[in-house]
Amino acid sequence: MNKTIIVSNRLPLQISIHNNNLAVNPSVGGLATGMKSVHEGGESLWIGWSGLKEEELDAGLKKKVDAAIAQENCAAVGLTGKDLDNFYYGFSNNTLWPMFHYFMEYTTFEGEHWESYKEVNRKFAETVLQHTDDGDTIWVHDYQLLLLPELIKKERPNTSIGFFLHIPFPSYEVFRTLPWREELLNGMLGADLLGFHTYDYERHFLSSVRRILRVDTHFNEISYQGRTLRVDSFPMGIDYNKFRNAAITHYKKEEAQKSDLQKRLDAHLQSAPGAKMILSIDRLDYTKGIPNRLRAFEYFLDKYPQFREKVRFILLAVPSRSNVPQYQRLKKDTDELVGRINGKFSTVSWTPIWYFYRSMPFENLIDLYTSCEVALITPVRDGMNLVAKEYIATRVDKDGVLVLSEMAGASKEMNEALLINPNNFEQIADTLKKALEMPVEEQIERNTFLQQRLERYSVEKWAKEFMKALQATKQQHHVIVSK
Ligand code: ADQ
Repeated sequence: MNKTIIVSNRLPLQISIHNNNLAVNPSVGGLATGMKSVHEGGESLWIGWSGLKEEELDAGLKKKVDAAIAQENCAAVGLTGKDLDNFYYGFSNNTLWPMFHYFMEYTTFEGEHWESYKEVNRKFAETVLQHTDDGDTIWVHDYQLLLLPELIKKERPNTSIGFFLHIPFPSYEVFRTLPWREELLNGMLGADLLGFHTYDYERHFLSSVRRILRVDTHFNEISYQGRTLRVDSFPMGIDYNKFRNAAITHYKKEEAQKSDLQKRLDAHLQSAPGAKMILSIDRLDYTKGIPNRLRAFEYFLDKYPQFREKVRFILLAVPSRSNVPQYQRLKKDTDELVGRINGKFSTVSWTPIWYFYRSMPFENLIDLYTSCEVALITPVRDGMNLVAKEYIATRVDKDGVLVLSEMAGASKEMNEALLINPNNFEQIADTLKKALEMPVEEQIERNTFLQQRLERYSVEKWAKEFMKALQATKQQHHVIVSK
């Protein structure tokens, strides 16, 4: 029987070891949810790194971990601390991540990182090949594994390989600066189907293929080494019902069942009737535009003083890659900006920004989404941005206003949101005012459309559509071969 193999940098599992006892829990992220239909239906295997470094595992423990992982239909690729430094923090997060998000000033070109990236992609290929037979379908995810499709295709030409990029693909003018641009494109072209969040990323990729590899493309097809590949956009959705149902449950809670956070949010609203809350949630990453957002909020309070003491900005920043210098600098800048703005505007009864630097349990995420009248999401670049979609999904009464950066992939499908340029403080300030004053009827009208679309294009649908398109390329390939 043919198998489906999913490959991503990290396995969708949380593994912890205490006194030689092992706990393995499935993680609940968007990708894991979306892939459920693919991973749980029929015979399938998920391949990735377990989150434990090779040097943390002696032979006995490694055996135990592998067995526990196998129980979850997963297989681990072993990575060392050095691999993580050079492949993960190095090439993936210091070269590809900043470059693909147009942060050229943060992009480094280190030969040692590139060698490690190749080496780790080969390690992934070895594990995939051990588990793959002719006729299998393989779905590779994201920028850490751009070389993997070609490495698999060379050894197993009779497999169907799909690749999905979760971050933007940059314009040719940016991508061409990379010393290893040909190798990366050739790596990706090992796939039979290449998926991106938006049509623009797809267009940029095709342009790089034409201009760097001098390979012809015809609409969204590429004829390459005797194969026909398809390139398409598949905007990723969310688990709509999960967020909506959590919000419905949230509203049914008795006082005693509410979280401490919710009690504080309620107390705040009671103490300041008519006051509104603005929310932003992101990983603390320079692509998310957090300093810009804070400066724009400061400008808003300067320009429209009538909103002082009437709005509160809740800034939830989740720690991320905190051993990388740029992220440490961003943390410092964010801390300072919050301190400065709070120092400038606070009164005895009002602090304009509530700043949380931590990860929060799902329940608190729902508390925040449902309690805040406005979501202010202003990345300077973002492949998609799922937070924008989650906020809308939890608005059970269809009220609430989403202010969204046009630099987020999500903006392409969320036209009814108030779209802004994250570098234009004047526009953000005016849009915030508009959001805070928007009549409820208009909010409902806008969110009705947004919710309908989110419900229809859920993350399950996204995964199914991708798999359907991948199967179609396989059949098309069969017809060509048998002709
Ligand atoms: P991310 O950059 O991580 O993803 P995003 O799409 O916003 O960004 O997803 C973040 C996820 O983390 C959301 O599902 C959110 O609910 C969750 N989350 C945020 N804050 C949290 C907190 N405090 N506690 C717990 N969970 C929290 C990358 C790309 C994006 C792309 C996704 C999917 O950078 O552009 O949308 O992959 O392809």
